[in-house]
Amino acid sequence: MALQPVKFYQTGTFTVGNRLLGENQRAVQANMERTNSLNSGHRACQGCGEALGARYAIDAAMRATRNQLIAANATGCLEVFSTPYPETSWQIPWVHSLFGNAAAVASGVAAALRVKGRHDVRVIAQGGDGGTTDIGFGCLSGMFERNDDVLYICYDNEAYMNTGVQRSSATPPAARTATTAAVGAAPGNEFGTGKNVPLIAIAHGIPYVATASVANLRDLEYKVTRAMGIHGARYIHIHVPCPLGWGSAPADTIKVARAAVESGLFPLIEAEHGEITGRTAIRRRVPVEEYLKLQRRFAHLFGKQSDAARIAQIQAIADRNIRRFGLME
Ligand SMILES: Cc1ncc(C[n+]2csc(CCOP(=O)(O)OP(=O)(O)O)c2C)c(N)n1
Ligand code: SF4
Repeated sequence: MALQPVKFYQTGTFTVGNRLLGENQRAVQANMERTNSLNSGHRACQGCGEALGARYAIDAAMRATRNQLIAANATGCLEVFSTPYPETSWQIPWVHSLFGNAAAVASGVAAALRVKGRHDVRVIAQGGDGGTTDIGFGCLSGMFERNDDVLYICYDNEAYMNTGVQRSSATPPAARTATTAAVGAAPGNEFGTGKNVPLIAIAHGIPYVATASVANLRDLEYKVTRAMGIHGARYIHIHVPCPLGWGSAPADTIKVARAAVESGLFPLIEAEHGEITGRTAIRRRVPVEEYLKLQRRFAHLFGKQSDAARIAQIQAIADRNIRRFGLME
């Protein structure tokens, strides 16, 4: 599927078919033949961005592989809400790895398929940011460095949500979590450090890296489809708001995700073999406050007196992303 930029918004509701678009421009979800890979009956919270992102990503991967797909899934919300024993919401071959080894399990599955000559069957690994950027990071880096034939998808909700909202190395500065309390002189998570796994993946020189967001599901489908058309190690990092952990309204999931993209805090980019090859320009730039104010995890920045200095530091991060990736060009 080539990316067809949609010029006008009034093309019919995305999920029911973009009916005013031509057949070849419509989304995977618009096709009645879609897999429904993550089916009804799962127990994600209302408005869960991770459930939405996974559904769109895996349906797109299934279409791209003509339904010849196996997924390894790290422990985390996505695994827990979709597979309470003895039930499952997955309509695909799916294996639960440990919290930290989804990339290694997927590499093993890919190696076994290669030995058996099953070149038609493709492999995905998926997990949350904790399973990816923290405990699973070594396995992931090994998968990249060996160029194993796996697409790894990280659903980044910026903390360990499954176990009660503890910080991860993807938690943003100033965010309140169960382990970064909003107290003291510098409330919330640390400023200045952190771990940008998309950039680290690019540094491995692997065939394909992309960031995506549930704010732009068409772009997400395109990137997954593109990744499945390539062999070797691939990585997609999807920003998925978590109403429970972020303290946002379930109905605002897309609004929150969009504000992250449009403020520059979550840049949408693509890279091939170590070079940045694509970026999605910001359509209507918004100040970071528009993103932060929608979430109670940042409420301490907007008390009786707003914390202008720390908001300015967050704005500086967004501005740097915009400069670095040319998001306003
Ligand atoms: C070795 C090990 N340590 C801790 C846990 C407990 N545990 C399970 S899921 C999880 C956090 C998952 O966070 P993340 O990967 O960010 O996914 P999310 O739930 O946020 O989607 C933790 C700490 C575990 N299963 N295994
Ligand atoms: S805690 Fe967050 S990531 Fe987990 S199911 Fe609820 S909304 Fe989704």
